Formats: sequence, structure tokens, C-alpha cells
Amino acid sequence: CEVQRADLDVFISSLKRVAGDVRSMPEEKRTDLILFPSNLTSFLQGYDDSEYRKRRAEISELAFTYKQGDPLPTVEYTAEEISTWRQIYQQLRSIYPTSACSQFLDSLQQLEDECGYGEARIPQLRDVSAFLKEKTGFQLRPAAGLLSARDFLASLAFRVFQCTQYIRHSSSPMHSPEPDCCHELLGHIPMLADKEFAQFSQEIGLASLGASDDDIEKLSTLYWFTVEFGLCKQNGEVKAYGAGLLSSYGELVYALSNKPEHKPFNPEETAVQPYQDQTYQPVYFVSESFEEAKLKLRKYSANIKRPFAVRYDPFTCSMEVLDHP
Ligand code: TIH
Ligand code: FE2
Repeated sequence: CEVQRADLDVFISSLKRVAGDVRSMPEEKRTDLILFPSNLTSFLQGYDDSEYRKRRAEISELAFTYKQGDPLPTVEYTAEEISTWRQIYQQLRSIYPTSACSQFLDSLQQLEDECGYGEARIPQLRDVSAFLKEKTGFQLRPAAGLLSARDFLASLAFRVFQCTQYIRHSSSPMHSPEPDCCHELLGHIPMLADKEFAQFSQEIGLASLGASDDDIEKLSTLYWFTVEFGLCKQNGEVKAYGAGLLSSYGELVYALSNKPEHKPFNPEETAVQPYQDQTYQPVYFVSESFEEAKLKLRKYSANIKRPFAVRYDPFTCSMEVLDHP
């Protein structure tokens, strides 16, 4: 059985292909394709705001030109952008203590104490990435928006999290149908600073390497209902740990109300549950704990057929690829 070494670039070649194709298009068309995927346009605020579109194109350019190893780009946010952030921060911060899981609350406190989190300014990916690297080894990479599930999941296998840097339109602070910096910074980062959750996230990524398109679809649905919209029990109460909930005041309140359906997390069933990417979810999955979710996911992943097996080497941040699983 031969062992080969592979880095993240080997697994995310399609990202470069998409970016390359898009860069050769006329400006108008390319902004449309990348920034405003057709299934979301009618739900997106800011689609008609030409200033906003220009700003989005400017920030996405930073991600297109980024290469592995470069320092993370910084963005000078405008007064209007900071005011949107402030509103979102204040609103969410007030309901976190009763809605968010304890791991999230602990990490957010640390981010406020050690990493400049607060309503006054939008944290820079560069500072946040250094913070995360110390806590759990996760590192950030800027993303323009459109990313295939395979590329996104492959990054997680390397403890790399791809982050957008633009902010949602000021007219929709309570919910955005697509990720933005509020979603990454408030939803994902605190969870990725927790050791056990970081491990859980990486394991979804590891399961994706070499998986068929069909299995990638199932894994990205699992990712959706856990990392993005997961709920868990803590001291007999249901709390949110999903980033899509923790960055949307509107959906966080809704998810914990008696309106949507709550089902127990079970990978086989969760992986094939149809999901909603334009508005709130009709159903959420509840785990007993992260430990339970991790063990169930591990069992599920062991049954995925793949042409090779992988082992992550945390010292070199690379993958050992073994030719016989
Ligand atoms: N709906 C989330 C928010 O308003 O912050 C953003 C997204 C999460 C997952 C997909 S889009
Ligand atoms: Fe997300």
C-alpha cells in the first residue's frame, strides 16, 4: 500500500477553474454569476443597488487574487457597513445567552476579550484566523461566494475554512439568504474555536475526500443540518449551534419556537432531507450532544465507498493518501 502526500490545492482545483472562467467574462455577466446565483436573486436585497453591487465586486476581487500562503486581505469597512454590523451584533448578542449552546457562548466571550469582537468594528479575517489557529488549528481563506460543495468540504478536511468578506445589504439585517461576513464571524468562528466542534467539522471534510458526487450531495446536506442549522440539547433545553441560526436573529428566534419541526439527528435520515436555501428551514435536527453527533457521523462516514483512504498529518497540514482503503 503506497502512501502519497497531498495538499489542499490538489483537492480544490475546481475552485480555480470556476474563478478562471468567471474572470474572462464581461464585468456585468461575471458579477451576476458569482455574486447573485440565479436561485437566490429574487430573495436578495441589494440586487438593484448599483453601489452595493460595485462594492461586492471589489471585495470578491480580493478573494479571486488570493493565493495559499498570502497574508489574508483586510477590508476597510465603510460607516454604513459598520452600522449594519452594529445593529446585527446588538440584536443577536441580546438573545445569545438564552438561545446559543454553551460552547458558542464561551468562545464568543474569548473573542470579545482577546480578538476585538464587539459592536464597534467588524473584525478582520487576518486577526480571527490567527486566533483560531491558536485555539483549534483552523485557518481562514477568503472566498468570493460561489463555491462547489466538494471544494468547500475538502477545505474542512485540512482545517481550512473558506470565508466571505462582504456584508449583507443594510436593508436586511435579520436574515440573509447567502453567507456574508456577519454569518462567518458570528455564526462559524465561535464554533470553530471549540476543540470538539472543530474536530466534528474536519471529520465531515475528511469523509468527503474521494467520495462520489452522490455522497458529496449527502454530506453537504448533513453539513447543512448540523454545522449550519444544527440544534442540540443542553441541560434539558434545546440550544442552537448552527452558524446559519447564530447569524440570523429572525431564524434563531423561529428555530427555537414551536413553529418548525424538530427531529432527532440521525445521519441516514438527515442526509436525504430536502433543504431550503432561500428562507427559514421547515425542519431542524436536534443532537443529544456534539459527542453523539460526532460518533454517529463517524459511523456513517465509515460506510462511504471511496477509491483511497486518507490520514491527516497535522504537523505538515497535508493529507497522506493511501491507495488501498
Ligand atoms: N441565513 C444566514 C444569515 O442570515 O446569516 C446566512 C446563511 C447561512 C447558510 C446559508 S446562508
Ligand atoms: Fe455557513
